[in-house]
Amino acid sequence: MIALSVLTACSEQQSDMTLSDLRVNYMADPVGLDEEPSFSWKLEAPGRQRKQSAYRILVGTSPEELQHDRADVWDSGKRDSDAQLHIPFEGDTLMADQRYYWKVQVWDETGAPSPWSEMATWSSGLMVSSNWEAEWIGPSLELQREGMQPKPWGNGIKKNNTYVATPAQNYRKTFSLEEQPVRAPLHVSAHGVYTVFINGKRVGKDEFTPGWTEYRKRLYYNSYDVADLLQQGENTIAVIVADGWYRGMIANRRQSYYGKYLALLAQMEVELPDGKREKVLTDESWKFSFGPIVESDMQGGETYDGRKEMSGWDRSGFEDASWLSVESTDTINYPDAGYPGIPVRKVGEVEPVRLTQRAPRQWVVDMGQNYAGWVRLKVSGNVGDSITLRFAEHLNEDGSLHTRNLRTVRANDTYVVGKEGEQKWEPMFTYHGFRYVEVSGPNDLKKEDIIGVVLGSDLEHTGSFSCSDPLIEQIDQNIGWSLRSNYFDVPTDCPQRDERMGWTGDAQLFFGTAAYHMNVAPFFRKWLFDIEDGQFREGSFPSTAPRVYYRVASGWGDAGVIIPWELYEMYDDVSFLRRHVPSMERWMAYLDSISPDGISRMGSYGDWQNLDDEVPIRVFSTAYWKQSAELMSKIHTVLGNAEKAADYKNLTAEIARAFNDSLIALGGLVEGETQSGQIMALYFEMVPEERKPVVFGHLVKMIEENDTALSTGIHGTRMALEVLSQHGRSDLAYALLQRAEYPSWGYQVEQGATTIWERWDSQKREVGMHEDSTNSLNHYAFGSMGEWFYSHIGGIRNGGEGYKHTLIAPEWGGRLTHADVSYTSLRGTIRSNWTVTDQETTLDVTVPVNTTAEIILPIKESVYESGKPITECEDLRVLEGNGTCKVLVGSGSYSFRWNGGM
Ligand code: RAM
Repeated sequence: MIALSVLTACSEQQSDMTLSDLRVNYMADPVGLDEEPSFSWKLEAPGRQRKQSAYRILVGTSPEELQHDRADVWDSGKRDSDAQLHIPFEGDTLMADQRYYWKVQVWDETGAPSPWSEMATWSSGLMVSSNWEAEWIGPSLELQREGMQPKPWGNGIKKNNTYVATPAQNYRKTFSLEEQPVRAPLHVSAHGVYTVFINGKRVGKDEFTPGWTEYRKRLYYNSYDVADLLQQGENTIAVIVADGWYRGMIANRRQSYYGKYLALLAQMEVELPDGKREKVLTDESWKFSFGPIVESDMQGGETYDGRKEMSGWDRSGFEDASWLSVESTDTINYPDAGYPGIPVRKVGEVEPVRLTQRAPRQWVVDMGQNYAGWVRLKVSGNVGDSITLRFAEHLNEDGSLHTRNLRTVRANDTYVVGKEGEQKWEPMFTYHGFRYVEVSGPNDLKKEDIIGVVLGSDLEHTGSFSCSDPLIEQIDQNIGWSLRSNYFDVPTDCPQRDERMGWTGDAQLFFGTAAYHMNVAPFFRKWLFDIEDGQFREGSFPSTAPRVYYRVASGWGDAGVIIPWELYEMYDDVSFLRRHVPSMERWMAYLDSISPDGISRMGSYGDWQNLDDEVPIRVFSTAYWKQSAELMSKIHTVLGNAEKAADYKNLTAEIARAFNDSLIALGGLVEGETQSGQIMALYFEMVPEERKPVVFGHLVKMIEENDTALSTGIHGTRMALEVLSQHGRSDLAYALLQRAEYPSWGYQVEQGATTIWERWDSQKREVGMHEDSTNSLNHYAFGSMGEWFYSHIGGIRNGGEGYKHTLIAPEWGGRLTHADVSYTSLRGTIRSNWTVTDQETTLDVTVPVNTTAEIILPIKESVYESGKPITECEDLRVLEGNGTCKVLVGSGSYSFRWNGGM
């Protein structure tokens, strides 16, 4: 068998196709995987129309053996297939806590084999709870209570005057190893959030682990291979645990929403070179102490008392005789699974742009950018001096911090100087949404003393956008920053005030935009469980996930159907549908039960934040119900349930009929006569073909009569540009986008916005910040139209099977002379780069290997590709449309040019 394959390899011509970006469940070399693995890769090859015709995957436990193509776990064999995404593992049962190595080879369109890919890995997690041997530990409950200090909340707001400052908890354990280990998987979880150190070095880069879930139902653990941090002889593992979401302030629910006491669980299995294994487990032999983090709350801030530092506490040789013992408990369940996504990490840094001294030893620092995270400080002072940081998104006219829109959040970090000389400090378990920092207390402060640390879920960037209009570019940037600030383990509405909740409505609206910017699959894989965990007994999906808010709503709950579907389309991954379809069924059954006649009775917040142009709730809810019913029909078609698909198709038709009969007047005005009513009716395809022109006509008229501005809330706004383009009025979409007067995105930019605002009128030239405290300056919902930049300006759209087929149909307009847009799908980067001059238009397109594209050009005569008339190009198929032409291409780069420009 082996001899034969060597023979074939020699006789076959090798392909110049190469493989890259090997992923297991969307992640590069994941550690602690409890789910069945599935494999994906990207392909690269010069030239055009390159395709994969077969693949072979090898999985083994020994890298040396795998190097020689020997796989002791799974050999898929050569499979004639062009599939490159989510190939399921089909070997025998996988072992817990094991590292696996894998590689893949493909055959190209001529049947020539590629070289093997680089080797990639994944490590399985503990898989079943019976594999946990460690015990949950914590200081005694009396001691935990002792640490809690009632404190005034400090933002002058009475509502939360019961705030209790809670210190972080430090744990340590010393153990010895006969030899330097070859492998050491460590699994950790906590009630609270934690950070681990081994021999004084930080383990991993994750923040706020194990993330936010409905802890009463689901808790994750995280895994790391820490072999490199261990050594022969004495070793110390040290952990700090703080409140996080578990015990800290969350949303407007105050403290201790999930529980009053923190706890830690850790299990490490060390493998020595001779194959011997040793375990290090949390148990009553661990030691505990409170430390310098005397107060830590995710919303409120962190207080670090440098005088309480315990130098060397996280290393061996530290004198811990005065430390206390811990208690173990069996009242807490073991974690349910390894964390299924990508955690929050430090994802960037920003440098301050301006420093203003406001009083002796007090400065206000402008970071130049609104973001979520904290600042790292370099300071010196006298021992015992307090250096206080306060955070805000905006400055009042007198230069002081504007804190009204933080509502009850204190947003205040304090560092108490513990040593003479220059000190560096940053917090660990809190975060703020801000642009301005007020620093009080140091002797002196220079720009170099402050660095902004940006935090967010560390997802891969997939989009890039530039064009000749700096205003549109800035809006795209602002959207990107609001995305980064709010994809924070869950999709939060805002990062600064006392909400920071996973509002389902905002999340479903913004999904399409976010998915152009970043690979959001691992993020939502985790969050879909949060939605499901929050489902109410009667079937409603929650408005926030994890569920901390009890009102249910159309357009919010529908996220439980819309997001899995959009994930499926974007990434061609049916597992999202399979996994969550039972919960979708419950939601649909509930909607059905309360709406007997095709008109939804579901309540809602409606078209939130509209400008006095409120679409009636029954219009709003019926439109969303129809959308969910239609998606359910598609979902069941994909899942092969023909009967259910047909039932939902009938329901869809019934709702659309009822909507048309009862909610659209004969003249085409949707009940309530609002912009969003017209928009939603069209976007959700409620309107029969023959009625569309009048319904659309009203929309155009409404916009024009409103001084070519929108008055829509977050729902209508997400759909507006798309609807205008679909009906041939991308000129009007451009006009809305390029508008600089109030209300518009451009107006926000004019007012200095660096993120997307919660309201059209968050800040106005004449009156400043809106008087309502519900006024976040970093709220992505109104940026949900950002996908239009990619899908219409660049024109890059999914043509099916997760960009196996791409449609490239740029919409020239808005006086743009240039746009360069790309999206990196799971299969590779698609690029649409166009330039228009007085004389000619050029369009350069890149299409990934193993995919095809359909390119729509606005002209059919005298079009050239790489200098040749397109009709003479062998690599293209040209189909003529009505005044346009459709060019079908395979992979590669293409350069089109035609006469006639602006
Ligand atoms: C606001 C949130 C969110 C919105 C809900 C209805 O307070 O910030 O954006 O979805 O309420």
